[in-house]
Amino acid sequence: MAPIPMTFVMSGDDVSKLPESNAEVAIVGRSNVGKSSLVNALSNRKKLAHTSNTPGRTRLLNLFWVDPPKQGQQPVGSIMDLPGYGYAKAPGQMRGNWQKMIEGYLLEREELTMVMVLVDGEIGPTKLDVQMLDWLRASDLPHTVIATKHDKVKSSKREKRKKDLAEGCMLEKGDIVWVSAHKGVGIDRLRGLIHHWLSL
Ligand SMILES: Nc1nc2c(ncn2[C@@H]2O[C@H](COP(=O)(O)OP(=O)(O)OP(=O)(O)O)[C@@H](O)[C@H]2O)c(=O)[nH]1
Ligand SMILES: [Mg+2]
Repeated sequence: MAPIPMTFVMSGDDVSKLPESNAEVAIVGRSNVGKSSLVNALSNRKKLAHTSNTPGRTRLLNLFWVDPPKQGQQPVGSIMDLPGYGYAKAPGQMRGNWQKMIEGYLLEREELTMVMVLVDGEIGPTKLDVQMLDWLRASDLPHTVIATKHDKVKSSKREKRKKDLAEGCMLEKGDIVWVSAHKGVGIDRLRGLIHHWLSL
């Protein structure tokens, strides 16, 4: 499947400042899980979203248009790269602000059609991931778990890890989409799902 053509729109700290969209897919997950790397893999661009070894790189709501097939037409939808949660080194007040910003976005963004919850495939769901999933379920928000860094799990351990990760998320193995932004594993399949979620 072809890369998803995307253009950076803006960074903002408040959902009310975002432009309207037809439909939006958001990417949430712990700091350093690979959200921005996934945006780059989906669009096949190396530096569209800023990635870093330092957790907490993304500090604002970063909005990307999914470009229309022809220039001059309206964007077909949008993708939101959110700041990561659980960044231990962020000062307390900043952490609180991030949480407010992320929750406010998820609850108020009417265009939202799917929340992709990224879970680190190498380390499995953390307490905060499980909290996020519980919160999404309680808030009745549509969501899909994406396990990242498939390339970091040894092939001999993959089957067990897939089973354990799904269980940790209280899901079935087949519910989880495994990807590697670095090696391209699962990226095509995810592009197809995003097309579907944006009803392209
Ligand atoms: N091996 C491997 N490393 C990855 C993969 N995806 C991301 N990484 C690495 O994980 C680190 C964090 O990636 P980012 O994409 O910046 O993570 P993020 O979730 O956007 O992080 P924040 O913006 O801090 O919330 C970087 O060093 C990436 O190179 C992957 O598929 N495989
Ligand atoms: Mg990021």
